[in-house]
Amino acid sequence: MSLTVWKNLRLAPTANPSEMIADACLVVENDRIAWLGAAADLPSKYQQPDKTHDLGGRIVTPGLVDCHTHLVYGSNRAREFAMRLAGASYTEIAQQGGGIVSTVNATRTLSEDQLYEQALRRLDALMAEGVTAIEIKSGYGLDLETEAKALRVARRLAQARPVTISTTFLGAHALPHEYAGRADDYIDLVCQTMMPKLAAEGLIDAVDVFCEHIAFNLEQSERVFQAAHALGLPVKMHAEQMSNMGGSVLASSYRALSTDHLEYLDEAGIKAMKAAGTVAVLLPGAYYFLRETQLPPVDLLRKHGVPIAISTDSNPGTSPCTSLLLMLNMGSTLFRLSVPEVLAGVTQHAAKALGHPNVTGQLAVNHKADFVAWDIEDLSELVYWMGLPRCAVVVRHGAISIDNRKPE
Ligand code: DI6
Ligand code: FE
Repeated sequence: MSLTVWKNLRLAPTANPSEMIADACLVVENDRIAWLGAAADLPSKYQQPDKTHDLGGRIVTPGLVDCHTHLVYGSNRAREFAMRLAGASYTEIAQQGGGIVSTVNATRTLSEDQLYEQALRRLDALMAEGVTAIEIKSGYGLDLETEAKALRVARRLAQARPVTISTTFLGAHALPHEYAGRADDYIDLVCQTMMPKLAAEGLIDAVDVFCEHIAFNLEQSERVFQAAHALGLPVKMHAEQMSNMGGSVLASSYRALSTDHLEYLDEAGIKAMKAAGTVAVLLPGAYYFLRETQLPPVDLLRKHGVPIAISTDSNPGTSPCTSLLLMLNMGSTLFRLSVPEVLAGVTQHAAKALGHPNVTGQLAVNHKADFVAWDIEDLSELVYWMGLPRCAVVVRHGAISIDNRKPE
């Protein structure tokens, strides 16, 4: 057993500015939090720890949680982006072999090591800003072999870096060209072959589906959910991104962890999500990059008390983003979320969206000791700056994973 006391911190256990504890201590026993509170109240049994760290009065928050990413994919779509800027339509680009198909081709072609190297760079960028837990979806393979390759890469990333990675199987992301006109047959493959095999290999923590006119309909989405539930896997959904398909109501009936995007979500969907305890994951990067103008129904989500999470949606087509802090800025500027709301969105609510609200995402006794000490004067700076590095120290499972402090 090892006991560490972190002292001289301004502690925001839930990342909420109104709950800040001045001159706080955090006691870590091995990888978990044993005690936290005002330094003056530190129990005597913790006064002779194995180790003490002084954080110099820095603000400390929970480690950040990025609950929706497509981090593992081949190549990028920068040339396509340039074509769009020059006036080409999405359809024209797709006809020239661009769009999601080009990412699927690149992902199928690259070796596992190459995919790993590309994803690792993006992971490192996210972690450098204080991300200690992240979700990674498959969905750019769309065949058994490549979906397995992508999920193995996600598991390898978790071995290589001090970060908690939750994997999500998104086989139902798009229809691969070899199944053109046969979407139901592809869903059979997803449900009857891919999902059980990948689950048996321990590669799946949750199952996602893209429910949209350009992807899969409600009936197909429900088949994916039924297959997931038969395997005991929790579900989530890319829902109401471009139109209201009623996906959130369906997902809630399967007690989805989250529904994500949600620009076209209506009150019926919100009520269903509230009843099911489903988190609303908002993705300002995709909203911005697609120049979407329909805002997610933030006021209605507030009115019904649905927890809101914020995430990067890091992906090559609609959100080539590796900064969760930038998403805080965009979540507040574009979606009019408050500072406490966006901060809850990348901590407690994001952890709930991953299905482990009692493990990480807030600093509480028995939770994992995942936290960040920041070089800021006020918590609102985490939302305000656009790109300034502010991360001083990151601790994950009780151990320092990043230390940017200047030597004294
Ligand atoms: N919604 C999106 O915005 C991305 N996937 C999804 O389900 C788009 C993915 C891509 O274009 O590569
Ligand atoms: Fe996504």
